[in-house]
Amino acid sequence: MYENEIENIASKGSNEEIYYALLEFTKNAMQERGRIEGKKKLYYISAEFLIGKLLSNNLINLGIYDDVAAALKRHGKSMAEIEEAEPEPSLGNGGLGRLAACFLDSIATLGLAGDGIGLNYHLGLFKQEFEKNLQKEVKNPWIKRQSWLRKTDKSYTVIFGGLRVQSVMYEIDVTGYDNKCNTLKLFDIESVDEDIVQDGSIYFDKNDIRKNLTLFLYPDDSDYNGQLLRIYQQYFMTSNAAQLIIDEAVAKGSNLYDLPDYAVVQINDTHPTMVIPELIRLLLKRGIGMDDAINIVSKMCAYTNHTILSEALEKWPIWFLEKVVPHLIPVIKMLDVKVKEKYSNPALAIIDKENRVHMAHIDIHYGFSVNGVAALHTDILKNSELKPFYDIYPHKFNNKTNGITFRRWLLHCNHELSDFITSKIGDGYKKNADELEKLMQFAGDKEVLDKLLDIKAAKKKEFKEYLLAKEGIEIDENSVFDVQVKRLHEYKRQQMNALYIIYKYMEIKAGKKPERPVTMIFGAKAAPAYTIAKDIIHLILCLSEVIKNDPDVSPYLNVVMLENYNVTYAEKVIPAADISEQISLASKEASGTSNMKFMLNGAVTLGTDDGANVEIHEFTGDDNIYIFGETSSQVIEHYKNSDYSPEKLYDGDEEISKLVDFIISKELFAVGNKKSLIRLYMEIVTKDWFMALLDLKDYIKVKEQVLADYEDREKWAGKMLVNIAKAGFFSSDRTIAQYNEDIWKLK
Ligand code: 26Q
Repeated sequence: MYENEIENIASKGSNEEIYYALLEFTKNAMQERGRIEGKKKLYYISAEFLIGKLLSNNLINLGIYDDVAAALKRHGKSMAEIEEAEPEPSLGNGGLGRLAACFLDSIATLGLAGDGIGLNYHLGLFKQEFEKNLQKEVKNPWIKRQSWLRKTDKSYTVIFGGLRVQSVMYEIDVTGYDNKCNTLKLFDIESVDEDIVQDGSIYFDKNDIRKNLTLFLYPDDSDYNGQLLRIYQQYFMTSNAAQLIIDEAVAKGSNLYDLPDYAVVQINDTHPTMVIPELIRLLLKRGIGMDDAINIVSKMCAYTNHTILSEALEKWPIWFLEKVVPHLIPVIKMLDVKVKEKYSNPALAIIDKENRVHMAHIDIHYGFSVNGVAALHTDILKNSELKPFYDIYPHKFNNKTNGITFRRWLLHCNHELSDFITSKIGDGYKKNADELEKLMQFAGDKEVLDKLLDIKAAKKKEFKEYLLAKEGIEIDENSVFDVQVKRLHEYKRQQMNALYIIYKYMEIKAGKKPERPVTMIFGAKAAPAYTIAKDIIHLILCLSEVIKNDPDVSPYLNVVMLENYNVTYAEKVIPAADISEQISLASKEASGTSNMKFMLNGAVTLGTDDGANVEIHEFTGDDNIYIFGETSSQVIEHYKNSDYSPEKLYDGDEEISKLVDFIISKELFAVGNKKSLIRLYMEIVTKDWFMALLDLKDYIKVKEQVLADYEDREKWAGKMLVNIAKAGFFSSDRTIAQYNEDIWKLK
């Protein structure tokens, strides 16, 4: 249909020129597709949308990827080269933001009317650089003159305490796979000034809201800087959302009393919670009474919880809100009074005794649905973290196990594998992921298993070359690729993986050389103010250096920390992975989603029974996954009884103390920062809040088993096949179908 145009574009000169021509062409093609319409519409409000590069995915969804790739090939170019010219928007921290992006893809693919609503952060999340084995944060401007953003003429006034701003709405089209479009709406203001941030840093004047409102995405929960600015951002996002929702519903004929027939709002974690009091406030302004307004809004809003870490649950001192949004305070106080009139349990209050506003409590009392993101997570919410709420609102609680879009995480990032799957079972699985199960018929088929090994080898080689070109780092494509890529957090226990590296290093030093070299690959950003997380990055980088410079060890062990790990990097490294590290302390990882991406690409999980690993384990069976460590109920007991002592383990077990002591060895001091290494050592020995020492020995034992099993290549390929075949459940198309069935009820 677009043959001539595509041919014309492919014949242009530079990669940049081709990229920008393809960008405009694709934007037009998506516009021509038209919008998904429906009386009722979903508004998925999220502070983060980690969308990644869009060109390939949009072409895949439009069904013209192959045509474009072929035309480029005729002109001696590849899609990969052209994509290099596309900047990656960094509008998210990690899992929660990437989930929102996968969801938008699936919502459009299922033909449901649903838009994303968020903020147009000019500099997104910081870009990570390594200097002297330390993380350095620098700004990361991603918006070029031409981009996927389309400026609209929609604009709202947003009032803060002592300040009013005028918004601008941008849109990015989201095309479904073989379907029409929805949009991602990103709000902004014109006066934001990127120049208030110095080059090479991320520091700026936090007071000048007009200039900084949408400048940055705030790094996650452990960074306590700029909290006030975060509230400005949250209210800006939710006030725009609320005004838009009312506008669109009224335009479609709503009399406001029937608003829930026109709009349903999914609140992605507590960050968009202010949409509830803001909608109520706007309805009051239009003459609707308080009880009616509360009633209407409560029928529209649904909340997703993504964490059980209490420090990550937002509780804002009320004076923060009084300063930023004084006009919401009467509504919030009223909501609190109504709760207190009904329930005397202080655990249920919105405003606690210390005058902090519990955002999640607003969502649970005044929304109609509360969901967790994996079966175990939802159980923990019901039975412990949110138990008092579950006791009074059992009907509101439901589970929606996360999923990932197979368009990006298989078709796009692993053509070799998806083409091979298609050659074996047809392409029905692209629309109905459960069909992957048909692969099980090849469980004993040597030819198929060999081909899976060949594809993995090819993706490893491709990644090796990418890494060499990008970072000048050399890895051995015949080594085992063991990969842990995710935000850095103590509960995810990258430090336990680092202790394994120390173990392996010592073994090799003692003459126990592995049959096959191992490449340990990490990718992780740490929140700038999260000191221990940065110390862990430092440890990994130092280990990498010590090992690289030790000729006894370097032929057998290589440690690589990818710089500025992001969606693009994920798309390269996940298809190349042999082992998927999912080693969080049981009960702490709400779901995890990289675990699903690895599985789909034929990596075998080494993990704890945590988050969605539990469900992966159920699907693969014991033989095709490696589970270690204490269970979530055991861990919850330790916390309850306060009976975990890292000191005891350290003092009582020489094998453990030997490994931990290496953190403060002369070898590491020679390449690292003494203060940082000592701080981390002390943290592990005296606190170890996420119990890395508890599971360490079991982890080492099981990982050694994984490496041994890897050598039976045929058997390993069998495990790969089962993982791929059983991944269908983890398609976000399934997740979204369930959200719609149980919560949104869109036609
Ligand atoms: C909160 C307050 C102030 C500033 C920042 C924040 C903040 C920002 C980001 C709190 C949390 C986040 C991000 C959370 C997140 O990514 N959670 C992950 O969500 C995934 C999708 O459901 C799950 O798979 C992961 O298990 C969960 O950790």
